[in-house]
Amino acid sequence: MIADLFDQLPAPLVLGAGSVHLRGYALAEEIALLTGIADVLALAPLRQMVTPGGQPMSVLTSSCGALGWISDRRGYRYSEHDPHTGQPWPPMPAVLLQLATQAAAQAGYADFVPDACLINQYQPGARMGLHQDRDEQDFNQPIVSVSLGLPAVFLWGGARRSDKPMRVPLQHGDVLVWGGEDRLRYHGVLPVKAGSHPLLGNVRINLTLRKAG
Ligand code: MD3
Ligand code: FE
Repeated sequence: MIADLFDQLPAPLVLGAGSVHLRGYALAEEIALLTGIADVLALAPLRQMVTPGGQPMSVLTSSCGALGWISDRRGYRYSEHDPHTGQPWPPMPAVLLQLATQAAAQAGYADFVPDACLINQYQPGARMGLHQDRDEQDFNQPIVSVSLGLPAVFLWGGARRSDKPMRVPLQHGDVLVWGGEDRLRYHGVLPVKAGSHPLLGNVRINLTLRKAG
């Protein structure tokens, strides 16, 4: 029973004033989530974007929801259309929307309704350098992230790039909620180590849900 599964989850770990680590929070819905993501990726395939500086990113990305995050020579931004297909992004799977709203509520952010879900796929060696998320309209809105597949070490920095980041190990099924005064912290992901996850094989997938517009 799903209620029993929730009873076994560890207590939320408070990372900072506005951030919570919900370990295993997505496990009860892992199959529904992965099915939903597979449906999205069939319509909006993973692709390698380039930074405005012209560097290919090591992570493969796609999106679902009303808005998708894109990067190209013209900059970083949200778009209503997938530049790869010219079509609107696929809808956000209901299970994902519900999970994000519930996780945000657990962390103290009532009524979070994301309009963008970025899907990042990390193959072994892929990483994300320290950066801030600044492309959204309202920094008072939290961000919810869901880790699936191979584990990774998340870098959780401070308000300045030079602040020494904390290392947070993330596992399959972990959900993190970031908001309030932590919303503009620098963050990144160390290169993902090769491995084999029973459901996802040799990759990590991160879902980042935002109210972008
Ligand atoms: C902490 N993705 O796509 S999600 C990104 O695992 C991104 O793929 C990472 O950073 C990943 O922009 C981390 C977690 C995350 C997202 C936003 C944050 C952590 C954050 C904003 C402020 C502080
Ligand atoms: Fe980010």
